[in-house]
Amino acid sequence: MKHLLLFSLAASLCIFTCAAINPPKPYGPLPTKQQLAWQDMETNLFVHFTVNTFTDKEWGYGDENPDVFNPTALDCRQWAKAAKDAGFKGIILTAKHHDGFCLWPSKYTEHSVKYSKWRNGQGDVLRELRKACDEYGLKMGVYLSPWDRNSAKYGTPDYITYYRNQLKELTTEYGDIFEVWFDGANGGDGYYGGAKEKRTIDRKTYYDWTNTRKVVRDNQPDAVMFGDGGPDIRWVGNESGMGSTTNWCLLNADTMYAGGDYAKFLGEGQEYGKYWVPAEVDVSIRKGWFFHENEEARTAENILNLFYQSVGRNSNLLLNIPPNRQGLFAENDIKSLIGFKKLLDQEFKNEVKPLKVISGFNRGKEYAAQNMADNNPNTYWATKDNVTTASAEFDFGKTVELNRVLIQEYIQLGQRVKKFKVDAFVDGQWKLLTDGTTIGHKVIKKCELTKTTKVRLTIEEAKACPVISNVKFYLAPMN
Ligand code: FUL
Repeated sequence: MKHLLLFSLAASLCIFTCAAINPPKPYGPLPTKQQLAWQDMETNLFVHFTVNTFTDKEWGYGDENPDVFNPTALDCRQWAKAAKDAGFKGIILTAKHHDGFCLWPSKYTEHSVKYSKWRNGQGDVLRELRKACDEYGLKMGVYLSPWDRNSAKYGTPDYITYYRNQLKELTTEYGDIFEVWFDGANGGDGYYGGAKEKRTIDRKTYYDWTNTRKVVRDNQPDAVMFGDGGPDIRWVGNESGMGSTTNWCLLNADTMYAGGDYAKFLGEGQEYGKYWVPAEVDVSIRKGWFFHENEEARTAENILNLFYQSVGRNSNLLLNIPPNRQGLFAENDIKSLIGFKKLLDQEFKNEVKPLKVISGFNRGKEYAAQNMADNNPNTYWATKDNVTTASAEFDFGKTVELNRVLIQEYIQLGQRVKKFKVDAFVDGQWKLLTDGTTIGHKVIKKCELTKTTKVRLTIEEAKACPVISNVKFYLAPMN
């Protein structure tokens, strides 16, 4: 009896309160937990390393003698340390580039480290990177070029078996893989086991991607796959480090194929795309993807700019650092990386915190505007279901100076915001600080150095009630 009473009391309490605290329903396509984890990583390193490093090329023809690959002092720990010190979360290595040379001793080819003089054929770059990533607490990813200019089988159905076998090796023998990178460059002239000819494939059908991707899904369910049009992560459509200011994480990925001409969609995503496919900005610290002695590394300031153009625009940054012929990151590259980290820390060192955040548009007290300033990524400000235009005021309680605004949507419930603006209260009136279109995982806006007592965020247009998890203001150094 006592239990029954307690139960009905609890049930009626729930009916009473649940009505008030219903969270907004998810809207549109949603990220998987793997995609969410990936979006949280924000910055990763790319490592392009193979025979090209030694032949001074960008694309090897596929006829390189395996002995060409001979790093004199390979040290993946040096790469991992640099990545860690610079705040990057993972490293993706070109296990096989278009030339077909494998950096691991694949059972399925003689075109690999196993057949080179390097460490008497006993070396395995993947294995070393695995160890180094584990030591430094980094995640590891692999790039396996679908195009293979060495393989005699390329262009025939046999090659697909070969490719899947290699994918299986990489996804079963090297521990947890967080990202598998499928490059879009496909088919053309090459060595092809001595045929030395041009081979073209049907980009839409040749790789039978549904079944090829299955190898990764089966063996590494937590990995995300990158490809021009997804399936999990999309290319941003350029290699110059430029994320798009309007950037939906949505894409009609099923209608796209690697190497197709979709630059605009890849950059901006598609507002009504059917799938969640966030963008990755891949860019090299040097002109080429592979190491060439005469190319200069970007400066720390330049990399900071890449950060704003990628992470600041709802994308991840994948920054390539090519090891040299010793098998090491060059000193200048490391200097720029570490310099970048210092600048980044400076940028976000001086947070200007509001005393209180208020809004007349709260969905209920669980979804109050104050949630945007509580440093908890799991709480958010939300409005009632039919309210898609709303504002909130961040009151600093005194005059502050700021020049950066960071905003995050709670993307677990979908990407919603189409247009927003941020005003500052200056000399008795609201003055526009910055504005934009989409938000997504994160946008960071630079704005004029402004003295103000309060700032107002206005969601001007949204596809459904806005759900904002985080808003921060900073005073970054003025250079
Ligand atoms: C391109 C490739 O052709 C380049 O060599 C490089 O690997 C880059 C990341 O992707 O499509």
